[in-house]
Amino acid sequence: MPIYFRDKYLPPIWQKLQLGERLSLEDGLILFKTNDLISLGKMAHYVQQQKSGDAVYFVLNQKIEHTNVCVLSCKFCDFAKKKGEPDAYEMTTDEILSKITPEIKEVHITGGMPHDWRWERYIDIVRSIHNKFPDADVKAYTAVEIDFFHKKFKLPIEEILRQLQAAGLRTMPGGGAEIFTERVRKLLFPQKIGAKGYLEVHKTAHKLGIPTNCTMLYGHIETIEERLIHMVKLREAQDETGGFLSFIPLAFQPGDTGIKPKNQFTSAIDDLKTIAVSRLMLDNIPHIKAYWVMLTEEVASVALNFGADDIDGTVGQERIAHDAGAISPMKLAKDKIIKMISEAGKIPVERDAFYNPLNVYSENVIGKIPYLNSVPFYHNLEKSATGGFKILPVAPRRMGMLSKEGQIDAGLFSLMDYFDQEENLELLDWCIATRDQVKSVMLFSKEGWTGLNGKKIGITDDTATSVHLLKVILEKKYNVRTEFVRLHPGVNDYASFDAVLLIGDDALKYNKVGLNGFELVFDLAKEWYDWQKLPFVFAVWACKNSLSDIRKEKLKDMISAALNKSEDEYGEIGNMQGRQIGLNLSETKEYLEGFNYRLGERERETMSMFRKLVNEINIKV
Ligand code: V47
Repeated sequence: MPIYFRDKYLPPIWQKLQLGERLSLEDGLILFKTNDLISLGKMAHYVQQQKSGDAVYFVLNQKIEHTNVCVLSCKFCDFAKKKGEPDAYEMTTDEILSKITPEIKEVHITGGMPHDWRWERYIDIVRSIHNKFPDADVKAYTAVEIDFFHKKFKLPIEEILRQLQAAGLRTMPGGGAEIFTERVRKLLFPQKIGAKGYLEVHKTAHKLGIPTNCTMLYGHIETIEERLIHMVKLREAQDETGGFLSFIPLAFQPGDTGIKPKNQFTSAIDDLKTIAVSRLMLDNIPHIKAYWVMLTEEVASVALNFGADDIDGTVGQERIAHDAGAISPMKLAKDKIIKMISEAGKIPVERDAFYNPLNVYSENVIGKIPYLNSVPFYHNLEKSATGGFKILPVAPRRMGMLSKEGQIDAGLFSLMDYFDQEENLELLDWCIATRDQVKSVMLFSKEGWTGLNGKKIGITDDTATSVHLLKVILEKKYNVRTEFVRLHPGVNDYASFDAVLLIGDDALKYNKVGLNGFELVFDLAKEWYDWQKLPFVFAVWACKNSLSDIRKEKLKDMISAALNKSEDEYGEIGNMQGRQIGLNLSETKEYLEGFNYRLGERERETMSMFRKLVNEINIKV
């Protein structure tokens, strides 16, 4: 969709965004100050589409606020009570368990900080939920609560987190960040940790493989510049660890806090601007959440075209915002969320806490492998109106799972998933094949091939085909037997493995800068080529057999036209994603030129050879 700028200061920023350049704090100020709200929204929407296509995520979640008794007295909080006050409450573990139902996929726990709870009580909450509802991911305790435990129970932050992780904690919520400047902290929440403490807790969690969210409380006494300083600090932390899953701007609810008149909520314009600017500034955080509880459903649904790609979830009972006067309902039913997302023109995707898609509620969905090497297909598919098809970026292995349940109509399938589901799929004429090397399916190793015998290899959670290719190479080419361990989604501690298999943009990034502790780097496509003298086929285009002939023809025309158009502009189209991995324009171009995107004779030969070899090995991961 073209952008007709009415603010002359925006086009240079648009230029930067299209080149994949990072925005500065000064750019952020221009964006906040602009009256050209529609152009701002379109820019944010463009960037969001590169990251998550037409997907909008939600989770069937239950919020648990185990107590409102709190030793702190933050000025902006109407939720906290002192022990003994009439509205003060403390829930037992059984009361907490009674709030959770079996369909819930994420339990979000955060509450006040009473002075007399024992450490075991917090652990017990997590453990009991995890044991009774193993399918629900526990997202528990904000950085402020973790810091409180650390001081009260005199345990290091890392130890606190390890114990919670062992009890079943999977991710952490982003609450408690408020605004990172000392000026605001001193005025509104002087007893609470500031930026340093908040970021230390989150970075420690990331190091332990616990991904987290991050937030910003806006619309009280902070300045626009302070909002941007906050975002830049989060962006820098994310550069270091990569452990933030989503950013949630929390619109201040004035209630009886006295900070603002009771009914003076943030304006819809401010909310939409804040969502859009967050998407544009936080180029390294995958998701921006429009938290409907604080924004209202109406603003949240518009925000889905202003850069947000997540709407949180059903939530259940919520008190922090409602005690401060929020006017949204306490709970949204799943059907209502699906309707809200569909009406915004998007694909409602039910997710788990790690953003793995569990269910897709839309017809005509094209799955997109979200790696740089698939950009030549999707860039121009995304730009053209896609004939009623919508695009869902999803890691190869997850796409196979969704397709197996009939939830994907077409897409670039990992080769193993195509083999697996061949009878339901029609093979199309395109693929992702290498010429000799690939640069993005890499084994980072502490040992040479034969030295890996009997060793433990960490395998990225995303792969379906590369893991088989690795096994074939190890067993058939080198006669080496190893143990494969699936890495979990999100951040991982690679150091505990003898070798690690990474694919896609992560592999490409570490191939360039190296992966600490792993001296040797093997390109699996090169290993295959040197051995078989054949290219390797990582993925093939296919569609459901059951798709109507008209839809199939439309799809083929679209793919063919998109690829033809992309071929003249490899550097330009890959630039935005390439930059984020640390590649310059010519490196991106060279990388993309290394692929063959058409399924020819030699590619088909490789497919048969690989199928034969895979059938001869026994693989379990
Ligand atoms: O930490 C407190 C904020 C947060 C008010 O991680 C207020 O997925 C507005 O962090 N007006 C808790 N906000 C909520 C939170 C959250 C919500 C949804 C999803 C996630 C996630 C996290 O609410 C607190 C504080 O920053 N808060 N009082 C108020 N009057």
